[in-house]
Amino acid sequence: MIVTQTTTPFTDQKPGTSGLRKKVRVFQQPNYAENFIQSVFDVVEGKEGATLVIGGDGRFLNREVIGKAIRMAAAAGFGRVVVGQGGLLSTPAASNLIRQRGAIGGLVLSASHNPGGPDEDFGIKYNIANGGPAPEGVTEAIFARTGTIDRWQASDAAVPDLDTLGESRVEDMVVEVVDSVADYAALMEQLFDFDAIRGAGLTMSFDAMSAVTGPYATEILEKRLGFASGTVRNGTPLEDFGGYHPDPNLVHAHELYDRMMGDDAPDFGAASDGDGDRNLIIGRGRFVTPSDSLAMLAANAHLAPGYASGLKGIARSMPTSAAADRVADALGIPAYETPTGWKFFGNLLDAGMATICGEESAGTGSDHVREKDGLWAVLLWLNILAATGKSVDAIAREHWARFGRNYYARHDYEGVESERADTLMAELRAGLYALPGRTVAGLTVQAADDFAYSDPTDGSVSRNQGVRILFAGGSRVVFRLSGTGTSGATLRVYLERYEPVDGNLDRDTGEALADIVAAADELAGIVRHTGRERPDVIT
Ligand code: G16
Repeated sequence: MIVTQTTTPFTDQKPGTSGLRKKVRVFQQPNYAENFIQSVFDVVEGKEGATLVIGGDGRFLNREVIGKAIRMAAAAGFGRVVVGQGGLLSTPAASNLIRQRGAIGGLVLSASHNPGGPDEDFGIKYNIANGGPAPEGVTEAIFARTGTIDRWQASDAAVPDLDTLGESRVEDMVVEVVDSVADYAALMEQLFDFDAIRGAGLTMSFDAMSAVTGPYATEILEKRLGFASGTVRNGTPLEDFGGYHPDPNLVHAHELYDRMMGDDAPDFGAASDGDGDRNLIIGRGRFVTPSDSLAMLAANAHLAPGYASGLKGIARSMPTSAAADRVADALGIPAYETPTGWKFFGNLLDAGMATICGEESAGTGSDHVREKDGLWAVLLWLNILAATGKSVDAIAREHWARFGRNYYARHDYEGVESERADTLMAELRAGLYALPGRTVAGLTVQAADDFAYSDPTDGSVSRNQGVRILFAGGSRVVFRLSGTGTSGATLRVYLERYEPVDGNLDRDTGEALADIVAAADELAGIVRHTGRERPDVIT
């Protein structure tokens, strides 16, 4: 039976950079998750009889909210729900399933790299029929609906067993529990030369960070590619990620980093995040920044069967370093600069304008799905190592010798009082017009603006996407507030210095960026506004 429940709006259900992310306690309020899910269903047109994919990263609340979503989907008139076994689907696997099944869309339950557990974070994101995150027009419609909602509907039937593969029904709707890994692994076998990787005799260490990638990495790396058992560490998904942040960066994956810098390091090291869409790449003795990884993957992608015919274009988010632009230039293909948020790549990929996309926030992917894809990046790197017989360090050095090097770092100031962070950004924006020509910490400002993006496929415009200050010589600093945090504001400061091929390509990154760090503080008054002497996280 379909039951109607009256409700009243919550005012804080505006999706951020990547869906609605809040503390678990917020999601546990009566009607909170239901209001948001109903708002999504209310704006989805053509759902009658359509297929919906549902899955999440296995964090605390995952099963509970999947149960709610299934019963509500039955009430909303969907014909079929496809759900990953145990409620698990990595974000790229969910994107793939939406596309393969011709689904109208999907609910991806994740707060990505944010910690999990009763006192930590949860999230719900809606993806559209192309498999990618809903674009701003859709998220705005969902948000508008959350402001007027007065009822939600659900079947009162029991939720089917999510651990057993097969079909069952809730009301008239079919619930199909599928193997979470199979279709995704098959797609990877099409894109990459598994025989060459298997035959290359490489050694590796993969940290799944007790998150959703564990089963995918174990199946693909250990079972199909023959890497030694134990290659995948922390491979069992846990509701609280073992109490750690499932964030593949040098702070939270420092064990992997230490191993890769040690004397007995394997050839290749990698990690992924809570929902499997981010990646960290470290070769023996060589950390590769996400921006460099994008550029190096793009430059060598033709070595993998799925990209042998070349790339159509390369897209990067604005704060990502310009290293990839130089590759696009050399390949004679277009380079696109979008706002932060994978959703902005969807149109470019759908239009066949870009093949590879990437972000400084450890996200890389291609037109094989419409999400960033952690294991995809790992497999493309492995394919390149196998095809060239070179080490990660050699590939990086040769890349810089050909294109020059974009020294790069991001400084995060977390949990800043929102008002203070807003004041910092407002002051910065107000002073932009006066900056060109000024010298700050020995650097001359060439241009300064607040990034606005005009989507070349549909003409939609997104403003206020981050303040960027360009210095003479190709260095720059970018300031923006994170759209994925759940407490206070996170100020992100992105620092970049371009060193041409005849410059010093072997400097320490911190030293290479020191004057830009000083300029950033002088320009934005970071210490003055935040009271912080140094960032909480440097990636
Ligand atoms: C999401 C988005 C990414 C974005 C990242 C950080 O990733 O999909 O496009 O770069 O957040 O965003 P922000 O700087 O606003 O915190 P994920 O992995 O969290 O879904």
